[in-house]
Amino acid sequence: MATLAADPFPIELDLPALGLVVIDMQRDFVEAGGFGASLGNDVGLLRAIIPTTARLIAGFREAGLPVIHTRECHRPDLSDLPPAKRDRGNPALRIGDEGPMGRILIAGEPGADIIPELYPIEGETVIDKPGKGAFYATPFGEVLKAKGLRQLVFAGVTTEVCVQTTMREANDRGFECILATDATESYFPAFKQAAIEMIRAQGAIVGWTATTDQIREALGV
Ligand code: C5J
Repeated sequence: MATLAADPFPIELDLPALGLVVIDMQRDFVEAGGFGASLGNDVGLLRAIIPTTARLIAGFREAGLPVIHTRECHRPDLSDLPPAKRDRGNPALRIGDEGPMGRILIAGEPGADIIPELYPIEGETVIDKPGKGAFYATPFGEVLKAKGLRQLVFAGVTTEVCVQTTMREANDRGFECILATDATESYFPAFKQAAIEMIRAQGAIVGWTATTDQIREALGV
């Protein structure tokens, strides 16, 4: 056991049951010419967390604890993309359309892949998910069970969309969840701050928050 100096209060970490989930650090969200940029967002905000997220991932690897990556993407035939999702955003560049990095958010296309700076290493699980949450229509829940995980640290983008959705889903399924506040980002700083506050409010109603340094210290790295 190790104590993590988290907010709103410290949490005891059961290290053999702890894993890191890195949500959607994909070129389509973080690089110019991708889906996020096509919606008018400033990807520079998201790029700023790359070094911190890399330190967090390195800490888990060094501690010998699992790192799981997710990618929001769809099948090339779009059979897992409901109109309710496709018909949003920028009508000139929808999910599945051809963009500068291949078809937007389509599995196997360059834009849907994880950015090189945070690329998974051999043995790390990558979950492709058609929804905002990582449990919907994926083997994510079975993977966590098979790895014996009970506590999850979350990083990635965007804080209030796919990160928060997956945290809430995990919390409902009995996992203790910790958000790494400096390894997650939103295109909207106010949304990130609001998500952090709503997650840890009311006695950690969804989970805890901590910085990468605090997490690395608890890992002993
Ligand atoms: C969004 C995500 N924001 N990964 N996806 O559409 O948060």
